[in-house]
Order: sequence, then C-alpha cells, then structure tokens
Amino acid sequence: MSKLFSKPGVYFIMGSQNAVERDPLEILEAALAGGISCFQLREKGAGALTGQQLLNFAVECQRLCREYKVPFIVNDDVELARALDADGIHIGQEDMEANAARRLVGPDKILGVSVHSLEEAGKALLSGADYVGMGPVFGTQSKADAKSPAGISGIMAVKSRYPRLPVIGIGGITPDNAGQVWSAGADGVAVISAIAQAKNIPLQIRQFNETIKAGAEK
Ligand code: TZP
Ligand code: MG
Repeated sequence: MSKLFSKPGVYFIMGSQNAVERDPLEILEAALAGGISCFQLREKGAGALTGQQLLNFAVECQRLCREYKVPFIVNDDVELARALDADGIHIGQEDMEANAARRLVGPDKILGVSVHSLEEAGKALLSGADYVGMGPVFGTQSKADAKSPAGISGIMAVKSRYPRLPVIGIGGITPDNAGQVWSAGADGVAVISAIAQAKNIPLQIRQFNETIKAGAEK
C-alpha cells in the first residue's frame, strides 16, 4: 500500500448528493487544494447518479485527484473501481466480504472496511484491509442508516489491540471535536458535511489540519 496513513490526515468523502447548491467538482477541487489526504467517492441515496452519468462524474473526480496526487477510493462499487483503475475500494459490513473484495482488486489497491467493533476490525485485518473506518463517532445527518453514535471507545480498543492497523474515525467530525478522535489514537478523520457544507473549504481543512498538530503536541 501507499504511505497513505503514515501520518494522520483528513479523508474527505462525497457524492453528488452531498453538494448543496454547489458543483460537487468545485467542492472536490477546493478540498484537494485545501490539503485533504484522501478522497472517497460515495454516490448513495436519493438522486444518486447511476450508469453513464456516474461513470462520467467518477472520471472527473479521479482526474482531479490525480492532478493533486491524492488517492481516489470508490465506495461499495468494486466494478466501478476496477473499470476506472481507482486507487482503492471501501466496503461496509453489508457489502461483499472483504476477502472477496481483496481478491477482485488485487494486492496493490487500497482496501478499506467499515467496522463497529473490535471483532469486526480483527476480521477486516485478516481479510486484507489496509485500514478500517470506525463510527459514527458523533451524531451524523449524512448516513440514512447510521447506527447510534459510538464515541471514541471503539477506536481506542482497536488501536490498543491492533496498533499498526490504521483506524479512521467517521461521523459528525468537525474541527471542534476532531481533537477527541486524535486523542483516541485515530490515524485519520473521515468527513462529509463539515467539508462539503463549509463556506470556505480550504480554511476548514486548514482548521482540521491544525487539530492534528495540536494532537501531536500533547
Ligand atoms: N459512515 C458512518 S457515519 C457516515 C458514514 C458514511 C457519514 C459521515 O458524514 P458526516 O457528515 O461527516 O457526519
Ligand atoms: Mg457500503
């Protein structure tokens, strides 16, 4: 795998449905310019693009990510990831088995798995996951079927059992509460609304990145 999680970073997730009154590609470019470390295309829910429209949108997202040398990861859709030769795929517990996804994308692609417990994290690791996403840490409006907020205890448990497995916190994370996620040992924060809905996206990412520095000084 790339050195994706060798230092803590801000992992931006977006689909066209998360872009409110703005062009999603403009949002993505502002986030890339602002200094995100990873991007995941998560096209989901009412009005989600499909077919050729999804493909066209995904190609544009990938082109921008390449321009900024930021990994481009596809949520759920292994076929789309393969068709585009994306840098990786992210799957949840309700999607295909992680080891099947690993076989399909091959050993060199990034594989991320959403987990909600130490057990699921251990299984994801055995199945070849490069990182796990854990949450929702805080309350979120961005996932229709989100579980109740779990706080940071799950992240702490996974980092203490599997210190080398990168853990990305997700769900309701903002610059104001990101410090708690870093203090739990997280390797990244995954964010939809606090970036997609920010008035000044580069400034918001700078503020997220400041929380990393503050965490590192502790
Ligand atoms: N998985 C758990 S919470 C969540 C996902 C995809 C949504 C996170 O979005 P936001 O807006 O950063 O709370
Ligand atoms: Mg999924």
